[in-house]
Amino acid sequence: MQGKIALEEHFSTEETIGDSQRYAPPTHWPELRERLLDIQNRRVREMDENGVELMLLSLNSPAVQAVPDATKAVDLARRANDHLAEEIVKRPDRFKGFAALPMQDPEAAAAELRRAVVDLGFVGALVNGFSELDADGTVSHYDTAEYRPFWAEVERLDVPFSLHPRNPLPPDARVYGDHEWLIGPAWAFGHETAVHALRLIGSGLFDAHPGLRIVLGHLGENLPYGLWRLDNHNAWHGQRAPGYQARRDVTDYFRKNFLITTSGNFHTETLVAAIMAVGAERILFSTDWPFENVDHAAGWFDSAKISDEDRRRIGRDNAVREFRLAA
Ligand code: GRE
Ligand code: ZN
Repeated sequence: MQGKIALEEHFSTEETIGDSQRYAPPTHWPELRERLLDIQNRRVREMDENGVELMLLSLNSPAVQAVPDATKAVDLARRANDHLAEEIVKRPDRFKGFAALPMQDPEAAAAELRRAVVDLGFVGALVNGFSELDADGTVSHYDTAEYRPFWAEVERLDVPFSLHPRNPLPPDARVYGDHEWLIGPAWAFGHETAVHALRLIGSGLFDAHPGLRIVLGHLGENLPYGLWRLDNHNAWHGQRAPGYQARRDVTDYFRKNFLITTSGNFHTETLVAAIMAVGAERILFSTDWPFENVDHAAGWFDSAKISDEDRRRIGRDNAVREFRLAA
């Protein structure tokens, strides 16, 4: 399919490149490093060769979220967003931007999002999970009361907010024991992100701000497969489980306030399950370049056994609608 739009597509600056080194063996790090730092060369060739017209770019992980000093986080986000804006103006027909945000300071995060959308023309935000607040391991998740004004601003600006994975901090990774292979994209990324998304839902955030749209990658971080069980147990004994503060079922919010992408999960049976769970109009094509290959994503998607109507929606039309792109 030509004209695909992809929206979990990462780049790095020299300042944040080190955060991705652990995800490649030394033999492959030079390649991953070059892929992340490049925007105008190989990336565009990969897009041309695989029918990707537009990439919505975002900073690597965890980057800003791993900077405990809020002032430094604010500065880093601004520099990264300015760098991205300068790259986008070179090829506005091929790239758009997601803002990196200093969520350590909710007010500053709202201001940076406003700047990114209004002044830089970005089309959304991408945040890498929880934010570190202190070198002692204090972190913040965005379901708590101090983030409500931030979410009000996201709703006002009417742009999607992508909740992207990061790894748990060491105290929270003890559950993995010696099984380091589970830390990272194989499992821990999805677990972290799914729990955070459920916290947003359970907090009642989407009752207060029904216009919010949260993007999850990797075909929904396993959540489409778990919706029935979540709601079944949340209605056990005829009552909501303790701590659930939202008015409606998890499934209702997941279908209305969430969008999911195909990033890094190129498997047709899983895609079909996701279509059954949330509908093809809530699913968007993405690759997860440069951690995945564009040709793997596109080769799979272009020939996946789904209808051509759904391919068109997932490959392009849903992104045009949700990000208000010129068709
Ligand atoms: C990502 O950000 O999507 C990512 C990483 C590291 C490894 C795999 C991956 O940051 O998908
Ligand atoms: Zn990613």
